[in-house]
Amino acid sequence: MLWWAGTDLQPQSCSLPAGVSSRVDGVLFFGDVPQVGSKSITFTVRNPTNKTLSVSASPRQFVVTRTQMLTRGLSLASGYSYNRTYWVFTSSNLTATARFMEVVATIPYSRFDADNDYDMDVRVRVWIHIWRADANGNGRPDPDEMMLVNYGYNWANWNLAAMSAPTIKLGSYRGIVVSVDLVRGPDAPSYVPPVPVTVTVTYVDTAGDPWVRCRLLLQLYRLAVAPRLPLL
Ligand SMILES: [Ca+2]
Ligand SMILES: [Ca+2]
Ligand SMILES: [Ca+2]
Repeated sequence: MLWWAGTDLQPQSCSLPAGVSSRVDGVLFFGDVPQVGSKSITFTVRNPTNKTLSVSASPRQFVVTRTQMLTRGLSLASGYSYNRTYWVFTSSNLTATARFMEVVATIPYSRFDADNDYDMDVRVRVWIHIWRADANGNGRPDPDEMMLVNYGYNWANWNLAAMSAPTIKLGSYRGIVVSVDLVRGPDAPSYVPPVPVTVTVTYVDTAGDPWVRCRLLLQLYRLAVAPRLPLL
């Protein structure tokens, strides 16, 4: 989860059972810190419990851990409005990433508008789903077995969809499904010969940033803490 500077950071759960780590992480986004320069922000941490809260901060940076290119050809049969292909990422082939994965699907512009008349021939669409389980046992992710995570909504020759915390969200579900559609536009011929579709999957994680030093100045607003409200 990414919060902007100035935000309130609230521990999500104050009633974790003993033995479970009670550490709650939040992320504040600074943008670029200029070389030899500094940036400072103000944010509020609220403690809804009657226990002491310790706060620490450390500099992190986003790091691309892997870029994966997938290609496939998609044609459109006469009378069909779109043609779909998909890739399944399971716990055994998904690159572990704590932060997010980004999926970009592209087709050549020369196929998006082949005759260059600004009237779209075909476009590309991308979806990310979680495949809960193969309920009907056919080895394929069927619509009623999936939950929508995100999709790209450009009417263009490329589209982007991102998914945060893919490893955690996959959990024990069957897979993460990236679906790509070749969609018929108003200027498409009745049969569209195979269009090369390129899908670039970028995995992004965070890592320590050795070039940035972080200093936290705490200002306590209230020493007396009100008793905790009963949980609803
Ligand atoms: Ca055209
Ligand atoms: Ca199925
Ligand atoms: Ca035309």
